[in-house]
Amino acid sequence: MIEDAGLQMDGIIWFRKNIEVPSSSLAKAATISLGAIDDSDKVYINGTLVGGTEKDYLAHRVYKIPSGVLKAGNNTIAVRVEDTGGGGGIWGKKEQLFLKAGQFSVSLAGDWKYEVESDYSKNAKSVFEDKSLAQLLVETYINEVDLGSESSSDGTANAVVITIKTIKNEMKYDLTEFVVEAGKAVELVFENTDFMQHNLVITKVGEKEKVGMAADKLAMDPNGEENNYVPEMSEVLFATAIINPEERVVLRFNAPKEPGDYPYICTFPGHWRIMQGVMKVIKPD
Ligand SMILES: [Cu+2]
Repeated sequence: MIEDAGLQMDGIIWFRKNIEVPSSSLAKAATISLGAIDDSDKVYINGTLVGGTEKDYLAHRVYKIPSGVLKAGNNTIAVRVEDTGGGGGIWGKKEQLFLKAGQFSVSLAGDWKYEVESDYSKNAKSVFEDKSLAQLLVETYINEVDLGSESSSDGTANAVVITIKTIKNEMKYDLTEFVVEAGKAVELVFENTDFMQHNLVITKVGEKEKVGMAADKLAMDPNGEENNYVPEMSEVLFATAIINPEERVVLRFNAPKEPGDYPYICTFPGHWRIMQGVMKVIKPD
């Protein structure tokens, strides 16, 4: 989901997605629905502008697609989102994200590629003396992350070290499964190599949805950000803070005593539906 891109800066971001349209639907009246977008958007299909809304973060976007724009087979949807303050992104509910042509309908929820518009980073460069956007983000934000002690203390000398990074532009972890023995000390190194903010939250077995839904609600909670979008509930076992691009955090814990599949998700509102993995806890030999 892309309900909120999580990019904590004001600027322009492009979202892209490819969809397949059957040739039988090409002659039919077609619309694209994207729900609410914060703040302004321009929607292109195969390079043709089909609609846009200026500075209205509540309006539900529904645009007619002129005939001749859709083609049989692969079609590219590109959404240019400009955010001029506060949070930004595509906020629609899953059901509000779709493209329809006659009887044919395809959901637009799920994976989108995204990138910051290059012009924006050029501006940023000129203002901030040739620093890369990544550097800029790092320097602009106060590093509140406790990296912890890098040296192993007694308790963690035998810890299993697991490193998980984020995949750039994909809202995903690079590792979606790892195995640890029950009760074993774990040192989970989480590195944010994407340019959006993310965290990593391990939940009890089977509680991914419950925690994810609670996290989504925190988007509207004035204390949500302060609490790193981690819901206060017993279903949450271990959690890192929300970390900025280029930051890294170490989460130390003992694996649960009970073997099972423990989900981990990013609880930045909207991310958990695609940003997830599983920690498999197995019995020691
Ligand atoms: Cu995330």
